[in-house]
Amino acid sequence: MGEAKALAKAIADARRIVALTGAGISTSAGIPDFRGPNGIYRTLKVRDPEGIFDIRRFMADPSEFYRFHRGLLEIMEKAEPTKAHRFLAELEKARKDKTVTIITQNVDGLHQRAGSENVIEIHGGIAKNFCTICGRGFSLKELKDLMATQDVPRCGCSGVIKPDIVFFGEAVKDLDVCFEEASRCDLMLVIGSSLNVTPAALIPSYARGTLAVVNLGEINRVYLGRPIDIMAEFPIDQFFSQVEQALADIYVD
Ligand code: CNA
Repeated sequence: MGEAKALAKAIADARRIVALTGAGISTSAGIPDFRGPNGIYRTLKVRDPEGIFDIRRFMADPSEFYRFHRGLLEIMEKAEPTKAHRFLAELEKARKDKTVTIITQNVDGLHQRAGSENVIEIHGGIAKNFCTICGRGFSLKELKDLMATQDVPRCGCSGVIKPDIVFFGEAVKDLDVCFEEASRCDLMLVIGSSLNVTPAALIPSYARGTLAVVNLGEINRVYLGRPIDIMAEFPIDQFFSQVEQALADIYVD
């Protein structure tokens, strides 16, 4: 794979690396994407799936969301980090001459479980939860304990608890930091994202250095506004095994 060698060289040459990851990096861990043929919306048989993550609907009646969230948590908690998650974590640890920043659109927490520390969850994550009235925080375990006895988990103050996931109608997190990181990096790596969801899909357009995209399936180039330097249309884990090998060859030399 020429692309694996090209990416390994770009990684070796880079000082600041930013990886923008999406649902595709977690599919081999058993977490389906949302809208694909085996997507969560279909397998969990939800009616009007788009509305599940609508903030106004959640605030009006959170019971439908929580029926969905039970299934989602079960799937996400069983999942283990993939080869690609581990590759990025290793890169951050082993290469002290570089900074590796992960901007993830995923809410599954697999980057952190793989050992990555420098992670921005632009769409939030399942690990943290908070009361929509008093703001008290709840861990995932505390939320699950409440879900065991309540259809809709509530805080002691009676407020509904909401996972710290960005819903449609809410602002994404740390967008200014993401744009800043992208504009300062010399390698931007997009992994497993169709680049359809804005504003996350705009982040690579800020990258001035090398842009590499690792994704099987169509991507939306409309928001990129610049050419892709390395396009790797391969299964993600298989591709990163090749990149790892190519990097090992570079560092041996
Ligand atoms: P997306 O639009 O579903 O794009 C995923 C892309 O990855 C698609 O082009 C797939 O073809 C591709 N892909 C899937 N598996 C592989 C693989 N093994 N190898 C190579 N390519 C693959 O997802 P995005 O992340 O771009 O954006 C959509 C939403 C869905 C984001 O906000 C995510 O937060 C959200 N989401 C998150 C999770 C999660 O946390 N794991 C799961 C499902 C959806």
